[in-house]
Amino acid sequence: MEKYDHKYGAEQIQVLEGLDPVRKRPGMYIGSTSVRGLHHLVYEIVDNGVDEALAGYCTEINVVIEKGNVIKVTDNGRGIPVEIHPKTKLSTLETVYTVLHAGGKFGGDSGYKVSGGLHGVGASVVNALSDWTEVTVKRDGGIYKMRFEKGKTVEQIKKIGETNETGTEVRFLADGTIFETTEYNYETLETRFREIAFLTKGLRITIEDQRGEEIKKADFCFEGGLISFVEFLNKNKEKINAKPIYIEKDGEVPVEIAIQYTTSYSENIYTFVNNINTVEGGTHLEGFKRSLTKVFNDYARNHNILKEKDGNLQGEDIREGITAVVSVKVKEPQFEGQTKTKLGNSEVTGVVMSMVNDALSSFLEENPNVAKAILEKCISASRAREAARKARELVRRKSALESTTLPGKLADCSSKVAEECEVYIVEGDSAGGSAKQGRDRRFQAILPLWGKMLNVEKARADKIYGNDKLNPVIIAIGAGIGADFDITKIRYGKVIIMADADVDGAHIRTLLLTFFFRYMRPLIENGNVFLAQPPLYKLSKKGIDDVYCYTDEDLENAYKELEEKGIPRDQLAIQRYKGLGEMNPEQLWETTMNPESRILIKVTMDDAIKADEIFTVLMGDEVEPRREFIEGNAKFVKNLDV
Ligand code: 28F
Repeated sequence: MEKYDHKYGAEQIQVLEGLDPVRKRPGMYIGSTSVRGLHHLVYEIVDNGVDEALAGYCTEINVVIEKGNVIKVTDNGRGIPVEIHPKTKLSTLETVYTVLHAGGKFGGDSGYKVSGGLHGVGASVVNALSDWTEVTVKRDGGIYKMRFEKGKTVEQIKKIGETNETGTEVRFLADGTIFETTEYNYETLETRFREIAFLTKGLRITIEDQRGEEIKKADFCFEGGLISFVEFLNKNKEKINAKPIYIEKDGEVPVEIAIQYTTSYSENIYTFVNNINTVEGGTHLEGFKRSLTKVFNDYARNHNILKEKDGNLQGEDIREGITAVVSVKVKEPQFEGQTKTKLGNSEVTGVVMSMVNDALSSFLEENPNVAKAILEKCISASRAREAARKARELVRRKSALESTTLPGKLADCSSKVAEECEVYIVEGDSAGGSAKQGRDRRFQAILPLWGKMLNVEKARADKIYGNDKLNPVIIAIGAGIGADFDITKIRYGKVIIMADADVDGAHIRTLLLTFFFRYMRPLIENGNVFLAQPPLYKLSKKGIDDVYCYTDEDLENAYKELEEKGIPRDQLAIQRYKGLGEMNPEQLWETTMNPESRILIKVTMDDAIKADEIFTVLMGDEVEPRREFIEGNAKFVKNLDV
C-alpha cells in the first residue's frame, strides 16, 4: 500500500473546505447573527479601506446603503491586485475574497492593520455570509470585476473597461437566511464611521442612506483627529482647558492621546486598539491612569501646589471631569473580557506609562496655566471626596442607626424577597396617596417624592448624600451609591418611576434617570429600572366598561373598535388625564400598577455615550445646547401642556 506522505498545511485544508465553516457557525466569525453581526460585515469591508488609508494610499471611503439593504463601499486606494498568482492560479483579489484570513492581516506586512470588531476576520467572511458580493477594481489602467455568491466564485475576473483612476468598490447583500435581520441601522453606522474618522486623522468617510424617501447622509473628515474627537465629546460641556492636550509617540506601539477637562464631574476615557473601541479597557488604560496620577501629583508637589502635609491626589480626583481618548496600535493584540474588548498585552502598560510620563510632564511644564487650572479642579475634587466620605460615613452611621426605620415617606411591602418586590417612586403626595391605597402591599412599596429634585449633573457626590430628596431613594433601595453601590443589596427587583405625562413628570423622570445613570449605573445595566405608563385618556359610556388609552394611536384604535360595535365616537365621553392625581386608587391600580394589565417600560442602557450626551445636554451648564436639543426634539413631545 503506497504511503501518502503529503501533509496538508492549514492553508490547503482551508482552501479545500472553502468558506463552509463560516456559513455553518457565523457567530464564531462575526460574534452574532443579530443586527450587530450584520453591521460587522460593513465594518470589515470599511476596515480594509482604512488599512489602505493607513498604508498611505487612500484618502476617501464612501459607504452607501442602497435600496433593499445592499451595501456599497468604495475607496480611492491602489485597488486590490488582480494579477493571477503563479502558484495558486488565483488573483490576489479572488484569494482575499475566498480564502479565510487572506486579507493580509496575517501577511505580516509592515503597516498596522486595523481589524474589525471581531479582530479582522477579513473580506472572505463577508463574502461567505452574503447572497452575493461584487468587487470592482480600478488599477493598472483597467476596470476589473468579479462576482461571488455565498463565498463561491460565480464570475471569473474580467476586464470591463479602461480608466486612469485607482480604487476598490465592493457591493454585497447580506444573506437573509443567516442574519436575524438585514435591515441596517443608519445611526449606528454613522456613529461608527464618525469614530473611525476621528481615529484616522484626515481620512474622509461619507455615508448615504438611499432606502427611504428622504436621503440621510453624513460626511466626516477631521484633520484634528483625536483633538476633534474630545472636542466633539465635550461640545455641550464647559471646558477647563480650551485647547485639548495632545500627545503622541510613534514606535513599536504607536500611542496617540487627547485630553480635555470640563467642569462636569463625570470621567469619560475612551480607549481604542487598532480602532477597536476597547469598552472594557485593559493595559493601555491602566498605563494611562497610572501615569496621569503620577504626573499630576509630581507637578503639584514640584510647584508647591500640594503642600508637604497634603496627602497625594487620588486617581479619581484627577480623573473627575476628564474627557480623554487613548488610541494605540498593536501588531498582535490579545483581547480578553466578556465581550473581547479588554486589551491583555502586558507590554503595553509600560509603553503607555513611559510615553505619558515624558510627554504629559513636558506639556505641563510648558503650559503652567493649564496645569494650574486642571490641578485646581483636582484639589477641589479631592476636598469634595473627603467631604463625601465624611457624609457617607454619616449616612452609613445614620442609616446603620436607623437601618430598621426606612424613610418616613416609604410605605414598604410585606414581602422581603427582593426579586418579587417593587418600589414605585411616585411624584407628588396626592398620587402617592392613591398609590398607597391602590397597591398590592404584599410586593409593592410606595415612595412618594415631591417637587423638583436636585439636578445631579451639577451637584457633587457630597451634595448627593446629604440631599433630603435623594436620600430616601438611596436608603429605600438600600444598596449605597457610586463606588459603594452593591447591586446584590437592592431591596426591590423593580424600581418603577411613576410620574405625570407632563413637563414636570418628564423633568422628574430625567433627573431620576440622571441620578441612577451617574450613581447607580448597574441598576440600569441590570435592567431593574422601569417607567410606569399611566393612561392618557379614558373613554366612557353608560352601560360599557371604561376604556383606557395609553397613546394617541391607542385612542384611535379604541374609537374604531367601538364604532365596529355600533358605538359612534360622539356617544363616548373622553377624559384626558393631566396627572396621576386624577385617578382614584382603583383606577390607578387597574391601569398602571396591576401586573396583569399595566404597561412598564424597561430602561436599558444601550449606548452610554448617547445617554451621557443627552443627560449632559439636558442637565449640563450650557444653556444653548439644551435649547437646541429641546427644540430639535419638541416634535416628538406630544403631551406638552401648552
Ligand atoms: C471597499 C473596500 O478593500 N480596499 C483595499 C487594497 C489594496 C491592496 C490590497 C486591498 C493581500 C494581503 C495585501 C494594492 N496594491 N476597500 C478595500 N485596498 N488589498 S483591500 O492588497 C491585498 C494584499 O494583503 C494593495 C499593493 N499592495 C496592496
